[in-house]
Amino acid sequence: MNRKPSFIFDLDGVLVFTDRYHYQAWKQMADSIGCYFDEKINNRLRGVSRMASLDIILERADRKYTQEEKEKLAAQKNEIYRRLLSQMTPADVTDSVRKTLAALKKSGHKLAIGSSSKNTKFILQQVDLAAPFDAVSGGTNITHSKPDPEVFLKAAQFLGEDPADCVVIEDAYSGIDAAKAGGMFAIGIGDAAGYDKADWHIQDFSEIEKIAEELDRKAGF
Ligand code: B16
Ligand code: MG
Repeated sequence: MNRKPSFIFDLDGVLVFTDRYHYQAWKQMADSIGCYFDEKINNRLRGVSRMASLDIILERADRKYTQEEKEKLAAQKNEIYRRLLSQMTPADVTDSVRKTLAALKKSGHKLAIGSSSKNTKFILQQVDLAAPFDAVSGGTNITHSKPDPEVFLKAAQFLGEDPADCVVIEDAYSGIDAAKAGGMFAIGIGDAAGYDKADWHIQDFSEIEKIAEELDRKAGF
């Protein structure tokens, strides 16, 4: 690491917890076509793009769906999901997240978002969390979803930083794989706290501050 590390945060499952909304929206869509769907399948959708998620869900469908039909189903899910997202407020972000982001900024680190979600800006606006971020890389600026590194490489590019000076914080295995494929450091939290490919494994968001201090010390800052 040649510079002060920059931190790139995944959104769903790291900064906000929208999994339950994804689940409810996919469940309604799946029920409408009589397709089996449960929490276990929902867990496989973490970090995966909307269309790739739909393909996973339709593995349990009793027939094949055309591209046009799939687009309609994805749009139906997204409409339900956005209705649920519109109930979110700033209270949906924990104090620990807000305090940690503020501390990282104060100590001179650049911060970015790296999310597969096309609803990234809408979510940030709902929970009033856009301010600390120097760059936002979301589902609308990528063509390949995690585990492809594109979303994080774009975030590094938007920050004007070398990927080798970036640390990604992720809750999805596919996100840790994406960070490592992009030549970045990776912190696993939540589900990914149990993933051995991550460089650090944390239980609580506030632990990121200590990792930042350790990296600053090692790099001589
Ligand atoms: P959307 P992340 C991901 O966000 C979610 O984990 C994943 O479940 C979802 O399918 C994907 O975004 C696409 O979301 O339908 O809003 O475009 O974890 O990369 O922040
Ligand atoms: Mg996530």
